[in-house]
Amino acid sequence: YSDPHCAAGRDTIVHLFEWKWTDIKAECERFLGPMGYCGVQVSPVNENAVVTNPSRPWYERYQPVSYNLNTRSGNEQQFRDMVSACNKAGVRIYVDAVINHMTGSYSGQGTGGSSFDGGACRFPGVPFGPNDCNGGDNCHTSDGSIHNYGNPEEVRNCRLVGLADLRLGSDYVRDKIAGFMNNLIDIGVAGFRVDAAKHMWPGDIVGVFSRLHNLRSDTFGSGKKPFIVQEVIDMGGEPIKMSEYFGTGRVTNFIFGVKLADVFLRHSNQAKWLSNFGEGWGMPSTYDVLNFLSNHDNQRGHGGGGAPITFREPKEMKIATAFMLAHPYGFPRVMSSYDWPVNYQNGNDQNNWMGPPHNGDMSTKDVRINADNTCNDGWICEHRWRQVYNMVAFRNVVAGTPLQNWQALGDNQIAFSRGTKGFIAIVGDGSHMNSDINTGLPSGDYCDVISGSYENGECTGKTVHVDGSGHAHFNINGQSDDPVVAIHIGAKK
Ligand code: LM2
Ligand code: CA
Repeated sequence: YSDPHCAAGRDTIVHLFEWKWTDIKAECERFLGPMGYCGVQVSPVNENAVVTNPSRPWYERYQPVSYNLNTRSGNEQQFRDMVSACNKAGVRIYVDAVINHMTGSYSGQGTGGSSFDGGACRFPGVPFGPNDCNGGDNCHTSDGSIHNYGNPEEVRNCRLVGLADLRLGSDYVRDKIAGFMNNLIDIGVAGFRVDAAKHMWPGDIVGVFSRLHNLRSDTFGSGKKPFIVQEVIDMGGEPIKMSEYFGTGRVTNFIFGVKLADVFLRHSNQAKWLSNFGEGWGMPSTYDVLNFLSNHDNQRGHGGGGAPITFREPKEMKIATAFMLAHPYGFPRVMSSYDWPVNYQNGNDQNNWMGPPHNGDMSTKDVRINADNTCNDGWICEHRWRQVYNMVAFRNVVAGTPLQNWQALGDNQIAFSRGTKGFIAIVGDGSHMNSDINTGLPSGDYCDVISGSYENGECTGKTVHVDGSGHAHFNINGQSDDPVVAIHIGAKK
């Protein structure tokens, strides 16, 4: 389950949070395919509760009503078109699968017109009924919800923020969930992000996955299992551990982004200590993790996954992204966000519920692309920032090479190579790097892919000359917007 099934030479995925299927299809063809992205994590695809108070929050998509493919991102036909177009462009689709629970404890209508009563566990669109949710027999809290994360039984059998908790021990429930996932597999997705995995027993996840089909052999070859990333927020302080889930795929490594925020944002740690980042910092093995700087929850203070670096700190976000993508540890995901008007009161953002850019009828807005490659209408499109997509290409070029030539020139001045194929130098504080450094690369003139790109045999940004001994001079002002230089053999004059 840990192989993302990227097309050859690709190694980074992007979360196009709340994008519509028609826009993702276009993005695969016009940008993600050509720029070398491996795939897209898409927002939940199945029918969810229409939440009107507050008005159409992003989080309504984490309240399933049925397994019909009908959401604000689009309908089933649009989803199918997107999957086949993206696969054709060499870009994989991974679905955010919400299978631990259904809606909150109220009744209403879903985005596909199905009715529901979450309090009574009635979801006729599936159908699920009262026997299909956990209850008094195995959840023992007074109100049926989770309060104590120190008690694994409670975390897995009770209601997460009041959401109707599916009885995953039951064959009927497992069949329904597997049927939903198999429909997506047969359409051509490459895998899943499994929402709220911490709230499901590892044995129940095995029970569901044992029912899954192999991926489509016409796209992926025969005998391939879906890629799985299980969302387990494990910052170290709770009895439920990431390691319980390694048997059924990768886990979300929240520690990764929070530790890099300590270094590059809060400066409570120093970049020189990153020399053994990854397993050396007590994180799981490189094959067990999905790494990211922020996700849709912790970028807005939801989910308890720590305080990360986001697009609101663009300089630090570009530095940390360059480090993540240059570093060999794990499998990386880039976040692609939309803006909303933050409004902090007593340290809490009153607007952290706000959904994606929308039209007057609350339908999600199209993503329109400007001439300079950026996006309109509040779509941030971090994955389209040059410093980000050029490092996606860097990672593809250096794939398979080890981290070598680690050098710390100061507490927060670091540099390393990836074998003899790529090299990066980073100033993580306000200091000034002015040094000759061994890059480990063959001699020649390389384009810095942070300040510019390699286009028609020329560098649009800085050129770095590597001499016969592999050394080059680096003059990087930590106070500048982009205090990083990155070069690789795919962008050599
Ligand atoms: C996740 N991972 O485990 C998602 O990444 C996260 O975004 C989801 O929570 C969560 N699990 C459940 O799928 C979000 C959001 C919550 C929101 C839920 C359900 O962070 O705030 O809860 O989705 O939409 C909301 C209200 C909450 C209410 C609940 C049920 O904020 O106050 O609880 O709906 O009505 C009474
Ligand atoms: Ca559960």
